[in-house]
Amino acid sequence: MAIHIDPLEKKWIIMSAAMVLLAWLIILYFAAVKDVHPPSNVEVIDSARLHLDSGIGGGEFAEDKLGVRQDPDGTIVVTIVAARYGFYPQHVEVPVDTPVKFRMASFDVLHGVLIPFSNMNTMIVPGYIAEVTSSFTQLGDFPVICQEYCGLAHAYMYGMIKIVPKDEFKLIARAN
Ligand SMILES: [Cu+2]
Repeated sequence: MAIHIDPLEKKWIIMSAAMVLLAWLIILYFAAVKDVHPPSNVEVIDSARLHLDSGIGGGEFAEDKLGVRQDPDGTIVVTIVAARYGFYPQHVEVPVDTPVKFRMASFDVLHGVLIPFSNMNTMIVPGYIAEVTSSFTQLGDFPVICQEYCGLAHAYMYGMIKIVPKDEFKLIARAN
């Protein structure tokens, strides 16, 4: 005895199953091809002491340490503080087709960061360091957007990232 399913009911069953499958395929595509993953770095920091040279983080987020640096192993690291209402430093410059490690911390409330055409899309939770490694394939200027509502001037919170050819990339000398 066959189970009777109304044709209209059947149509909706297929449509809802197709929507679930489509959403699943989109997630799989971005994870496998675009390298977009939920942030997994768990590292705590004292938001109230970001500006100081000591404490958890060892002054990594002190004002004079922010920006682009190169670690002894050659890794390019960008350190950014998100605070109402901006990213500090507001402009950074990194080379194209090179893995760049971003380390970000919030000074106050929950922020987010998104860079179009890249896998950069994460929350910056106060008390934690957000770490994402990105490699940019397109040259030019791209906005760094706060995608987590953080207050009245949230819409004005943005920075800029400039992707330059490898041979044009220069590190600004810094003492650290
Ligand atoms: Cu914000």
